[in-house]
Amino acid sequence: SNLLNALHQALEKDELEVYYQPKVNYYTKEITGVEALLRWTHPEFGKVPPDKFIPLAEETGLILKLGNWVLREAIHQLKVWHVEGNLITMAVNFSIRQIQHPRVVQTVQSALNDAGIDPKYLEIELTEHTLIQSHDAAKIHELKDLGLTIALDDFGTGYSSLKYIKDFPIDCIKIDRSFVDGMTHVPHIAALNSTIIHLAKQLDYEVVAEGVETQEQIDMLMKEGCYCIQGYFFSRPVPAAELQELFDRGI
Ligand code: G
Ligand code: G
Ligand code: MN
Ligand code: NA
Repeated sequence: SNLLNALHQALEKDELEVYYQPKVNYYTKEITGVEALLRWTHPEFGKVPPDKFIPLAEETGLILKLGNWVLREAIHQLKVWHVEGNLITMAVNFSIRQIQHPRVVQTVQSALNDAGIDPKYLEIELTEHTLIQSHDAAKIHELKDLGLTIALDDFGTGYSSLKYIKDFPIDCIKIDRSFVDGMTHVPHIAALNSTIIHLAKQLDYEVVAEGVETQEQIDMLMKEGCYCIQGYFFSRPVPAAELQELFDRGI
């Protein structure tokens, strides 16, 4: 397709950019980390949503090249922020193709080494769907053994099977924004949300609420003991330079 041809050239043509969305600890009011999110602006098609081109990149295997570029770009930016004194974490989304690649562990290790970043500042985000396709947990354990952390992304939208929580070395659960969205007006969603938070706490996992847009949502999450907040309420995903202002000003 036209879109696929264009995507093949996007990297060379400098059309890709990594945006960053802050993750805030609302208890301490600090930005504790950011999530790297890939953006593509094509000269003709304009901004192509990731929901459109990421699946295309996954189907064709192009995600290996793009994912590696995002990883290196994000870790490089992280180094810049660390040197400036912002000791934040960097979360990067990995798709199943990347996890299944025989050299994924070396790829991540060398990206960290080249930038001189302590692995504990890197978080790999995997969806439940990715874990289901991972078959065995060995690869995820190897990655985790590098010293990085693993987040279970979009939690609640897949099978939410306790089997994955049992078998995979998870450090953090990211509550999908559909729960955050419904929590303040749909009682049974509020109950599910509360259950996810308590599950995470019982397991001693970090828990992050995604897609937070209102103070009312924050208040409810805080009451449940979920202090880590990500969403438009603080910032949309933005270019690195725009985050500097938020770092300086605080939240
Ligand atoms: O940024 P936005 O919320 O529009 O992203 C839409 C989807 O694209 C999300 O599911 C997000 O995880 C995915 N996505 C964004 N950037 C990357 C990336 O670098 N790698 C992978 N695998 N997925 C990404
Ligand atoms: O699937 P994943 O969680 O990796 O992707 C995050 C997606 O959620 C990105 O596309 C990002 O732009 C989007 N996002 C982040 N915060 C908000 C929010 O507060 N509201 C909405 N509607 N989307 C958000
Ligand atoms: Mn994510
Ligand atoms: Na998510």
